[in-house]
Amino acid sequence: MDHNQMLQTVKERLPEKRYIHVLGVVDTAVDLAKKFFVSESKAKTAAILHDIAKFSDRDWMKSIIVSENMDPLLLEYHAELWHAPVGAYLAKTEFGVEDEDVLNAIRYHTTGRENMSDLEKVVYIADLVEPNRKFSGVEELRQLKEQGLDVMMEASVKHSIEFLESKNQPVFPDSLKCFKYFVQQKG
Ligand code: DGI
Ligand code: FE
Ligand code: FE
Ligand code: FE
Repeated sequence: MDHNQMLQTVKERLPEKRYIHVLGVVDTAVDLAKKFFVSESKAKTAAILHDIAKFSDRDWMKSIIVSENMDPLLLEYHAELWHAPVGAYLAKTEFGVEDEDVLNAIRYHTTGRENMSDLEKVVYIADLVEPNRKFSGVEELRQLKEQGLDVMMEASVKHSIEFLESKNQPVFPDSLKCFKYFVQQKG
């Protein structure tokens, strides 16, 4: 399936507001990909499909997590986390995406993880800072673009963790490991 066909399908499946978010993520991901020498085409594919499972039925997602042997810990955390790995599953089974890096970028777009690829970072960051995001601090995150992909990624996952902590929401271990990985990398 080519990018335009994927976009059309996503448009039909998601509410308008979510589709507008997807278009913002596509633009931002392609822009970051250019700047940081990541495949624009892969960034675009992952961005188009990243939230494809956002409105999938929870019981169905639960059954996929079990039957596809995804991380069982997901089921002990907020169901909001499930659309990312289930989205990767749909990208593969329904949209024919084979590229593991693209699938991982979708799979980890909500939590991040240790040792992310540059493509994974691009999609994670684009999801957070695309133009329709309005939270306080988003402009500062956007401006970190000039300081490099890792600086931007570390600040992004830090922001997400602090946001969840401020709301007393449990943070999924992958996000904490992701942040620690950047801190340790700097020594
Ligand atoms: O799907 P989006 O809204 O574009 O963004 P997302 O996939 O990055 O995040 C979806 C939601 O998941 C967001 O409201 C915050 C929440 N979330 C992300 N990480 C965690 C989390 N919720 C909990 N409880 N724990 C997490 O680690
Ligand atoms: Fe998402
Ligand atoms: Fe996100
Ligand atoms: Fe998103």
